[in-house]
Amino acid sequence: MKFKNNIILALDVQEKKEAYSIIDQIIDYLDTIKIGYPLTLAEGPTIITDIKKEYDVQIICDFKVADIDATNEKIVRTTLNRGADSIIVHGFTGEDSVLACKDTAEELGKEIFLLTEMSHPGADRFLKPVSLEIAKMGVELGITNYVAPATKLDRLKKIREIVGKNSTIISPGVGVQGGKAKDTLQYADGAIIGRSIYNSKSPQDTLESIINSLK
Ligand code: BMQ
Repeated sequence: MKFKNNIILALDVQEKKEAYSIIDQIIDYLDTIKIGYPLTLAEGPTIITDIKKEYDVQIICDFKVADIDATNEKIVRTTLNRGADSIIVHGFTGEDSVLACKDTAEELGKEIFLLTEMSHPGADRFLKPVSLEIAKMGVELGITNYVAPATKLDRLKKIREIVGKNSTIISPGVGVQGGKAKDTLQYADGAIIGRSIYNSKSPQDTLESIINSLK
């Protein structure tokens, strides 16, 4: 998966009307939208199908799938059948859980992103000690898409070293959480940006200035 302007919009608004209004303002600049629980739980899972039908975009569903293999399989299948192109899954659950996601996505001709380390400070306690191992497990399992934090560039760099230059990394934490798009894109293929864009007075102007900052 490639991302126009190397930016992915995290669309964590909670109303369809607002979601569409934001997409309308940024659609000339971006081709990939991350939809998570905030919008899906507020509007129902048909929002995934609706956005996919209405706009020419790639949808990454951020459901951070983290269950046993049999349940993961159902979550991934249902999400991808709704129209998502890919789904984010946690890695800490281990090989069987992750493989269930990978196999299901492949069967449907779609993709998973494996979440390694997270961007918020609290992740340092439980996830940081195992996140490089999670990335290594991903490589062993043949996974080529990863999520790693824009707020911890040293960790992002290490994860890039583990997953190799041919893998795709998308990276949240740019903007409100403190990460910078240009720095992040030294190591990542896509910067995930939410609040800085959708809470801005002009999402289009803000996005334009982020894109200009990459030059
Ligand atoms: P924002 O730019 O901080 O508003 O949004 C970041 C987006 O990435 C949100 O949808 C978060 O749920 C998500 N996210 C994150 O911030 N850190 C992570 O480590 C994983 C993640 O998915």
